[in-house]
Amino acid sequence: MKLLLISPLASKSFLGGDFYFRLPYLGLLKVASLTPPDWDVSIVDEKVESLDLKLEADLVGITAMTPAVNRAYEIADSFRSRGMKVIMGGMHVSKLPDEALKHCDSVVIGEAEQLWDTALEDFKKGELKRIYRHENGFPSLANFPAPDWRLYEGKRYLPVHFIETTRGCPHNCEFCSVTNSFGGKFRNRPVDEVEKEIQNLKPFEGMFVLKNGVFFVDDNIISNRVHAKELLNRIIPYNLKWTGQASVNIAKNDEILELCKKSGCIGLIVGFESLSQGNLANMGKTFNTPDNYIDVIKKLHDYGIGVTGAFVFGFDHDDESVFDRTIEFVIKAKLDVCYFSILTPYPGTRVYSQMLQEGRIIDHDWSNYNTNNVVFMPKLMKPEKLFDGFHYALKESFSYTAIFKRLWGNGTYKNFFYPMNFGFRQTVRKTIKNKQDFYYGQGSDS
Ligand code: B12
Repeated sequence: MKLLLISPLASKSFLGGDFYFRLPYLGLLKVASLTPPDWDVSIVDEKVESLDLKLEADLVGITAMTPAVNRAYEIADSFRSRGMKVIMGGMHVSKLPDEALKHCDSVVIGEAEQLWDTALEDFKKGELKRIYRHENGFPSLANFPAPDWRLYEGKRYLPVHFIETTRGCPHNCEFCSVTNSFGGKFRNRPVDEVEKEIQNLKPFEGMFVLKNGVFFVDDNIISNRVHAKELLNRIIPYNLKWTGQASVNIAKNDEILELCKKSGCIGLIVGFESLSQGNLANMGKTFNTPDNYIDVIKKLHDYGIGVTGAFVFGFDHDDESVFDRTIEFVIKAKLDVCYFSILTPYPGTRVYSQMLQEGRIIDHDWSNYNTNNVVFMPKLMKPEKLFDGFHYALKESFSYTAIFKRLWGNGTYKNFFYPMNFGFRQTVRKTIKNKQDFYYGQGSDS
């Protein structure tokens, strides 16, 4: 039996098919790893290769984040028109299964673990159900089969392995999809299993390439301090160069920072989100205090850890001054990379319910839900000001002068952060060049 798994391209996305974001998609590797061996599995990721809609398969599985879901539906319609069964999964369709079922035969809601084998058995019996969901809470993360990275050989992704050690998050920030998708508790994978997965990774080849590059996809690598310490201690011998995500709270824990350094951490993405305490209070992220941000960044830099600071524009306390303040901040703080998004109300999030209730959604075209478009009516500025301000902030923060000011003398791993900034700069310039005049109210419902 032949299973074709597809990751569609979100063509309008800032982080779409651009070279610098040719990152492997872990979700489909996990689905592939849960597939019994009598299936012949292949994966097509439109980010790095084109999809032949005439391919033959017994079953097609499609994933999609919100900005890629229209394309996912197009693909699903096409395969179904040739009589093939299509199952969809992933964050977006898990929130809106009825929308997805207009385009596919079946939806797996939430995590594939403990559902996928049943769906495949039902398919073989010709008894595919419309919906598969977890009836008894979230699945345990123990005894996962390891992803088989050979499925991605030859796809010319950037050289980095993605590894997951936890799922879930208790913070439930208003704009984030993680709590409503993976639950409000951190679930940790057994450290033995993560270590084994790392042991079995094949180093990347080639000149100027990090051989042992790993990105931990966890939303917060230090979510459970005991688990984090055990994990970091265990991975020290593997000479990784790893990056991951953490909350500002990591700066309070020197022991963990020391372990991060020893285990090869070169950078962390930190969600600062906003410089406004009012915004942070609204979103429920009160452990972030803008007055301490510079100290947090300095502390990480002292351990040689680069900081990618993530900021979101368009919250209810943001007026047009937010852009200059943020540009000034990222330069002063010597952030290694800054990552800006326009607030985007993803289905399932608190901000989505709020915007719907307040009648503030102005664009219903999912392909614009990519964090570089304005799909809602901001409170303190016109949507076009938010749109232009976002592009202005990107342009100013990735000028050559700003890059050098940010990176000069901050103590982090330059062989990684200079190329990353120059790459990001190219993507930014391309995004700005291709940006259309802002329009709104023209998006259609899917
Ligand atoms: C790594 C990552 C990225 C990377 C790599 C993306 C990639 N190619 O993998 C980069 C940086 C490129 C990226 C980009 C973006 N990302 Co991102 N990303 C993540 C992150 C941190 C981890 C993803 C991951 O590997 N998860 C672990 C895997 C195992 O989970 P999974 O993919 O959900 O898969 C499981 C299930 O969903 C299900 N499943 C998934 N697909 C399918 C398909 C089938 C057939 C079946 C049966 C089951 C199934 O089974 C899997 C195993 O249980 C998540 C947060 C998170 N915790 O998930 C955000 C997240 C997925 N990203 C998000 C967003 C918004 C984006 C962007 C749109 C915007 C942005 N500014 O970041 C862009 C868009 C990219 C694009 N394609 O256009 C949102 C998605 C919200 C939504 N409604 O779609 C998330 C949840 C972040 C958040 N905090 O809200 N991202």
